[in-house]
Amino acid sequence: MTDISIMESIPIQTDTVFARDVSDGLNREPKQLPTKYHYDALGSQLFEAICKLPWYPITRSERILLLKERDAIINHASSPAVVIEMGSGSGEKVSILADRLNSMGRPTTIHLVDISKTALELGTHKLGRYPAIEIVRHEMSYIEGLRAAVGTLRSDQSVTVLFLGSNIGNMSAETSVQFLHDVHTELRTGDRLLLGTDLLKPEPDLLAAYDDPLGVTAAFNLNLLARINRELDADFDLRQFVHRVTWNSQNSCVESYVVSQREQTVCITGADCCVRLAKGEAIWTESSFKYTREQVRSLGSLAGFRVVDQWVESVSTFALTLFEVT
Ligand code: AVJ
Repeated sequence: MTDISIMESIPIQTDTVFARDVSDGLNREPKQLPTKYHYDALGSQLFEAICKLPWYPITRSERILLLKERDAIINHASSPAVVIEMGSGSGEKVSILADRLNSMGRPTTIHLVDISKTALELGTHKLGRYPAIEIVRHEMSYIEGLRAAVGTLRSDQSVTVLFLGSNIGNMSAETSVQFLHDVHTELRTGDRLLLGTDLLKPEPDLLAAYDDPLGVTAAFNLNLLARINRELDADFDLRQFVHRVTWNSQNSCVESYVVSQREQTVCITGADCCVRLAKGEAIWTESSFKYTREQVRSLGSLAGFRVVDQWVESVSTFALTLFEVT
């Protein structure tokens, strides 16, 4: 009686979008590459490794909070319970809630939204051990996937949306309020959003989290260039680039770059372009924003949500904030 039903919705996402994004980013000054392209098959696995590093506490802190507060998080859910996770990654986080819903015998549908096929496979595998839970996968961007998931609901079903792992941390303040507003627009009164956010902490801790001594984060970041080589027939010489991070105290974010170690020209055949890099020139790849608890609550409020509750892991400082549509 193991009926794991897996449905899928797959959008039209082609290599040409990737090629255009890469060429647009590299032809800007300062040069940049979109953060989301870190997560190909290898990048997703490298990110899973990062989550296990002692210098990267986000995943463990969030897990502690989810285990402690899961009843408060799911008690409100309708029957059948519907959970939508945007950026589900390995499925590790949602499975903490799934485990509880399953042991309570609550019929549950879980929608996994991720742009990474590998992530959806990992997530489906992780949730596969709960026979009563229906899994629906959406290989899509966050809002696109959310819309597809919400479109399957009956009018009397409320939903709990998860946006965890400090994934929102890759967005600037303005972008994140706009994003949360877009989430709010897709939802109905009584629907909830659980937001996981990393909090401000001492600068040395932040730098170690994004530039670990084992070099796993460096590999994760440089893999973006390796991916462009693989998929867009480019000739980045990975040995001529290094991973670099800086703390931007003004914007309260860790910024990650790949830095050219010498003057060089790189050609991206699949994107029809060549770019010249100066010695020491940095290509921006990611910003990871850090918040105070109050900032997190106000992001949600500005987007139209009411704050239901907020839980904090105060050793490595991480927050889970539960919002509701009123
Ligand atoms: C998945 C966006 C939360 O910014 O902490 C980890 C990604 N980058 N190490 C983060 C990441 C480098 C991560 N998020």
